[in-house]
Amino acid sequence: MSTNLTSGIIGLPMVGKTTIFNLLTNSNQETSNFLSGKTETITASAKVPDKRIDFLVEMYKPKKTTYAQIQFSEVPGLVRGASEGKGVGNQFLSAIRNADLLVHVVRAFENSEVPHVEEDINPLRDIETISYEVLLADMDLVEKRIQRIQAGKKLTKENAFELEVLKKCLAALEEESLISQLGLTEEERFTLKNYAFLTEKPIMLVVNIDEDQYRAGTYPGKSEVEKYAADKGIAVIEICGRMEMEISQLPEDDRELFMEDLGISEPGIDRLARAVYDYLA
Ligand SMILES: Nc1nc2c(ncn2[C@@H]2O[C@H](COP(=O)(O)OP(=O)(O)O)[C@@H](O)[C@H]2O)c(=O)[nH]1
Ligand SMILES: [Mg+2]
Repeated sequence: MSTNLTSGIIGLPMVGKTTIFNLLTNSNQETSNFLSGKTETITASAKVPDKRIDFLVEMYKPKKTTYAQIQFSEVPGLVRGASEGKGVGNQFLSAIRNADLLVHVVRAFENSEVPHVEEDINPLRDIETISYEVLLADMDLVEKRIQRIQAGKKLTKENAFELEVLKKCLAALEEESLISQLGLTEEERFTLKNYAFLTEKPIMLVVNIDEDQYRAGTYPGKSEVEKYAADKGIAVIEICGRMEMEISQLPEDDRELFMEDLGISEPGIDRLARAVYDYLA
């Protein structure tokens, strides 16, 4: 089991990335209801909740308790056209090149105080927008590397093999397929190892819903999102970001009561941390 698991949080601006980052990592980063143009990648560690450990701690009261940890980094909001420099551009993606997994936060919640960069709520459209920007970032890297190899004086055997694999990747990306879907052999994947392509990484979709959607058990476009995720083999988790933030600010005793009232047995954020961990461990 790797001890240094890292995860990158991506998504459009104002979808609740920082809200979820704060919940996961117990941080207090500023959230904003306007396009802040933030240009900073924030990173912090999350403790993976584990009832078995809680139980043992309760029983043995050890001096030191070690929960599994995952590091999360939030990338400043990507927008449509980020690869061409729109918004704050896509250079911040380089901070998560080495992440083990991507957490893609998408907005379903209604909030008239928080504008949506694309005007209306449409989770599938937003998922596709971000996925496309991520894909373009990989394509850019592949193209540059192909050019570099081709510009070299002598093509070594290793380079020739790499070139062949890169061309295969490029062809896939041009058809909007992910590198992870290419079915590369172990040897081929090994050749690409140092690039750490983003479309090779596992993805977890977090749909940030509001309280009404939580109560109704659905949100606009849910069936499309689930179909998309099923087709691509991506896990989806629904989280009520703002409600969870409010719950986390209550005194401990009230927290349990509040959750019971709403019929929540476990905070969504705990489910998310564990799902990420189970995926990676
Ligand atoms: N109603 C509602 N508002 C939310 C929710 N999550 C985040 N927000 C609000 O949306 C705005 C943007 O949130 P933030 O976490 O900063 O988004 P980021 O830009 O993706 O990091 C803030 O004003 C949040 O309070 C949610 O689940 N429900
Ligand atoms: Mg943010």
